[in-house]
Amino acid sequence: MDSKRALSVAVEAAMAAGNLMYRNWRTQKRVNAEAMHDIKLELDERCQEKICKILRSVFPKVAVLGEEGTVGDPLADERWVIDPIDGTVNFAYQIPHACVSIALQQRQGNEYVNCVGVVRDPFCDELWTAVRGKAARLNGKKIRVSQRARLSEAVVSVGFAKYDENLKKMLPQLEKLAPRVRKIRMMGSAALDLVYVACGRMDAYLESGVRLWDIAAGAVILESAGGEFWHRALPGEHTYHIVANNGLLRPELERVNQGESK
Ligand code: LIP
Repeated sequence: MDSKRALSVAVEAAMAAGNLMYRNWRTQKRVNAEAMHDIKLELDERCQEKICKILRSVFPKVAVLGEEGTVGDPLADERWVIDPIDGTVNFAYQIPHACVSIALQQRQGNEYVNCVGVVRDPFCDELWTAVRGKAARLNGKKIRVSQRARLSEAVVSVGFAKYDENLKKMLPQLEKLAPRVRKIRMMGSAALDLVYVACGRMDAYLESGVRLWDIAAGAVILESAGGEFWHRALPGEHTYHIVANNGLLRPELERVNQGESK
């Protein structure tokens, strides 16, 4: 698939879904399902439908693997990976920190490579884009990760995914990390955490139990901005442990997590 065309249609789809989110920012949202640490909105589905319609109008045969369902063969050589609203709980509570995340993946052997990434935050009117091998951009301007090489200077985001076992896994890490960094942030959107590291607003982002559609677009944007997207698959479909950073901080993050004092 031509990356330039793929980027263009993904931007069109992200802008359209972002506009739908923004128009519904302060409305009462219809809840389809809720759990202790999660909410599913009717708008999640409507945004995904809007995105799929635009993507498949240009690439009718490319599969879509989305948080709200799959279209076509998700194991095909090429697939879109989409989170129509990343930060759904924020959005449900009218907290303006949520986004649309759209990635194009291409199969290489048994692995999938993130080739194109688009993240749209309609509340801040920000659009992050990247094509693998080219510069990452924010509203068209090139972006780079920070050069902060010490945790004591770093702003680090920690995500608590939807299930209690992830809380149990991440709380001890949070307790070790918090005294050693400038600030901890817990923002509620994996995709925005990744692109904030990509543009130097943050220096690292850690989460265990995050899903592929939350991170695929942000991953290629972060790597294209010079960052490191360290990740390990966990049991469970499309589930990962990630240590995303500016390319300088993972050794110290790992030492802290292993309890080694600096
Ligand atoms: C969210 C992620 C976030 C995670 C939440 C949730 P959603 O995705 O972006 O990092 O901590 O549990 O999974 O559900 O809002 O698309």
